[in-house]
This record gives sequence, C-alpha cells and structure tokens, in this order.
Amino acid sequence: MEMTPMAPKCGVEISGVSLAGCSDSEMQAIKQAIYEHGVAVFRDQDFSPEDHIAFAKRWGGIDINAYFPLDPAFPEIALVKKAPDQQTNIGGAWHTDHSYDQVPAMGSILVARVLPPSGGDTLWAHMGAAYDALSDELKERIEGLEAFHTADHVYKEGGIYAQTDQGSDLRGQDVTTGAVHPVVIRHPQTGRKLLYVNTAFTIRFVGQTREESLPLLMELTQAALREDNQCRLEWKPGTVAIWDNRTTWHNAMNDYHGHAREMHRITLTGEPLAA
Ligand SMILES: O=C(O)CCC(=O)C(=O)O
Ligand SMILES: [Fe+2]
Repeated sequence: MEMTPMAPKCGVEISGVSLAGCSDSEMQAIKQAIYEHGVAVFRDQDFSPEDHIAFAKRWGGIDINAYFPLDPAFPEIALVKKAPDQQTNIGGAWHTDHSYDQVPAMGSILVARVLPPSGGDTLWAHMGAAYDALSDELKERIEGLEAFHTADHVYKEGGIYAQTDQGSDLRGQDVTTGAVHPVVIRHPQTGRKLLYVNTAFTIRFVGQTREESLPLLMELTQAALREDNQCRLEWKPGTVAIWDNRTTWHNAMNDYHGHAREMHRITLTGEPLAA
C-alpha cells in the first residue's frame, strides 16, 4: 500500500490496495490515514454495492441519511445524484455531513457510479490545518464556545432544498434536527484540535442570537477556507473517496449542467464530540 498526499495539508491518495479485499492491518492503516489527512482517495476500485456495504460494516456502523433518496435495492446506500435536466446538486456548498446530529456521522464512503464528461470535482478543506492557522487572538475568542447546528432550514418543508429541483426527491421533510457541539473539538482518535463549525448547518453560538453570531461565524469560515487547507478530487470511473466529517468540510462542484452524475454514499456512524 502506498500513500501520496493530494495537497500539503489535506487528503491522501492510497494505491496498491483493493478496498473490497483488504486485510485487517490494511484497514487499520486506511482508517488512521483518513483520521489524519481527512480524506483518502482510491482509484480503479472494483467495488460493488455489496462490497460497499460490507466495507462500511467492517469499519463500524452505518447511519442512514434522513433526506437523500435511498437505493431501492440497497437501503444502506444513499443516492447523491443530479439528472441532466436538474440545476441543483447535492452538497454544492461547503459543509460537513450530519453535524446537526448530536452524535454526528464519522464520515462517508462515496463511490462514483455515473460521471459527467468533465467537471463534478469534489473539494475538501482540513479543519485541523484551519484551526492551526487561526490567530492566537481568534483561538482565544473561540476557546470554550459551543455552537448550535441544525438542518431544518436546509431540508425541512419550505427549506432551501425543498425550493429547488432536488425538492421532489427529498425524504424527511418533516424531520426536526438540532445539536450542540464545541466550536473546537478534539479528534476522537488522533486528539488533534479541529475547528467544528460549518457554513451549512452551524447557525449560531450558544448564548447568542443568529445576528450576534454571524460576524464570528463568517470570520471563521473565511479562515477555514484558506486555499492551502484544501484539496481537490477529479473523479474517474472506479474512484472511491472516504472522508472524516470531523476533520474536514467538503463541497461538490456543480459545473456539469446537462449531464448526469450519480454517486453512491454510505454514511459511517460516529461518536459524541468533546472539546
Ligand atoms: O457528490 C459529491 O461529490 C459529494 C456530495 C456530498 O456532499 C455528500 O455526498 O455528502
Ligand atoms: Fe456532503
């Protein structure tokens, strides 16, 4: 197994391993690499839906996403898709999956099934690198702060997605979510300090209104999205990406209008987060 960084501070490409048939020690090394680098990319994988589910179960538990359509044959698999006539994609803004859950998903395993002729890249940003690069003054201001996360304004009836052409495919429009997490968490496995707010689901700091929270949220967002915290993946047939939702944010480029893109996602169960 060989590991090559995708960018100086985020992402690693892992070659020389078949995800469907990896050994326990390879699995352990893959997990550790993802905890550290935030996302790992595997090329030329022969990875059926059955392999996808078996690998996720080997890693730990599977969380079923409440909103995206599920594969009718494999309900553990969420379909992240955009049809040629749709304008809106899923995940087309910086976010981390499931931070609106009190026990947020550890990560996701995304498999390319249908790709546009070009475009549709995915970007990740490393929140450990983001935290490290904050000024001492900013680090002090967020020390001990907690934030409230919810998906209600995004996925609920009348929310952002319901108003788009993805709305008719959306499940769970009656689901209510809300969770409180520290603004700076320790990675449960590596212990590294990570900035844990995101633009999609973090709506305010605890003890503050949305209006009071916005200036600091925007300052943190700007700091988090420094170019040098990021990496970019150009998908190819057979590409699989596995990311850590605590360590990273991600953003799916929506630059392939008129073409289909379909990805299979399994969401991995996580654990409660602490400062
Ligand atoms: O389609 C992608 O590249 C990622 C979409 C996304 O945000 C997700 O699957 O969580
Ligand atoms: Fe996502």
